[in-house]
Amino acid sequence: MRGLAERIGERARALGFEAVGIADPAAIARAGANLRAYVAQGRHGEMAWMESTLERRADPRALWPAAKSAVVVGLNYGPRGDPLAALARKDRGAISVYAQGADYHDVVKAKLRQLAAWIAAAGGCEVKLFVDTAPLMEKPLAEAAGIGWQGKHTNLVSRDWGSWLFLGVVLTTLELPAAERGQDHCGACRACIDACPTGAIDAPYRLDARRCVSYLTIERKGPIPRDLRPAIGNRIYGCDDCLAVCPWNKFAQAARELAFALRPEASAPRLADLAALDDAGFRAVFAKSPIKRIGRDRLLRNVLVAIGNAGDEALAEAARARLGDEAGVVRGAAVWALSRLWPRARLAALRGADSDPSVAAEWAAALADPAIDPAPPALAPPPRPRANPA
Ligand code: B12
Ligand code: SF4
Ligand code: SF4
Repeated sequence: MRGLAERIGERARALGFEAVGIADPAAIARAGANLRAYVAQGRHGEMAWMESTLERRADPRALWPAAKSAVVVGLNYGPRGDPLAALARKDRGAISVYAQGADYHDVVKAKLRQLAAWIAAAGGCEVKLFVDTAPLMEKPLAEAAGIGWQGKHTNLVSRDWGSWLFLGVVLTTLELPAAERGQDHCGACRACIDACPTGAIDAPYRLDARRCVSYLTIERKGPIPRDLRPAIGNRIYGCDDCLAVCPWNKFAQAARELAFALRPEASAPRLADLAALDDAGFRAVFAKSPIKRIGRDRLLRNVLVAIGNAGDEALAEAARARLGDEAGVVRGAAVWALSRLWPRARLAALRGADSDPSVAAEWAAALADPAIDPAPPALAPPPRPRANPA
């Protein structure tokens, strides 16, 4: 079968995948145990699917007992410029590199379908394909397939492509020779851990998704926890900080795939323009972007958090205009944004009754209602009268 494994590699590269490797589906037992610990500790937050698919995800053979090999591919989406440049432009929204082009699910899946069909025909076997949406553990499989290693930020790092590979997997009933597992080259480095704005990487190789800006801005549906909002800065969709600082990016190259070219709507858009979007406007602007997945209300929530963090009173009007928004999650974020830009008395003058308890709580906290946001501890006691210096 060695000949066929090599031809699969050639075929994958011809389809545009920069990295390809083969793993034994039985090779990720430790990852399964880790996944159980991660879910048991509630680190997945509101991603309930991680609980319901736990046993199927823990071992690819539970998902498909006939699977004998996993063909794992990586597609480079390396950025052209500095991926963190937009963080300094406070009146703009920073969108993570993975969402700056076309939706990678569509791009990877289209290529993977062709690869899977080719393998099925060439090997006379059955195949199933997976890109993110289906419940395989893609990073541990990519490590087992020799594509790279899971770095301390938990993502797969490649010596050839750095941090910027999307992953996809084809399971097959063919028995193919597995590659050598990728070796860990993190060494003493901890740049990603130190760069994380919210402390989500709470130990090397451990992530608490509930603190990760990517989770908070994309997956979380309700209000973002108040204590994490300031650290989010102007990141309005995902986060690249831990990926961008990795020293292995010195080998990274800009994406070849044309579909990943920077789209105008994802190029540091103005926060004030985004805050004014209604539903139809949102759908028109983000029709071809992965951002459409979170919907208008969640994006505006993120935009208003960024406005609150901008420290620029010129943006306050954009937030004020959203105080009467139809979506509670947007009204609540608007209250928070204004509480950061205006003096309390000015905001208090706009307070109205809100039947949504989460918005009422935002008002109370913003105006420091002691029932919601306990007053800061009393001032330090007055200094004791000094003993007579004489
Ligand atoms: C859920 C998910 C998320 C969640 C949780 C991420 C996470 N690290 O768990 C959130 C929304 C936060 C997220 C964010 C991002 N994601 Co994501 N995500 C996924 C998804 C769907 C499943 C990942 C998963 O199973 N996590 C569960 C944990 C337990 O597994 P793990 O991450 O492999 O962690 C291993 C170890 O580090 C260790 N471990 C980690 N934490 C803990 C905690 C404890 C207590 C223990 C014991 C062990 C342990 O155990 C695991 C197995 O050995 C995959 C696609 C897929 N189907 O695999 C994409 C995927 C991982 N995401 C991807 C991307 C690009 C991102 C972002 C960069 C997007 C962005 N720019 O905003 C960020 C990166 C954040 C980060 N540092 O991880 C790519 C990564 C590509 C690559 N080169 O690695 C994937 C593979 C999608 C794809 N098809 O390309 N993602
Ligand atoms: S994506 Fe951002 S918030 Fe999440 S772990 Fe990486 S640096 Fe931290
Ligand atoms: S930044 Fe350093 S510790 Fe983090 S993944 Fe890269 S090499 Fe490993």
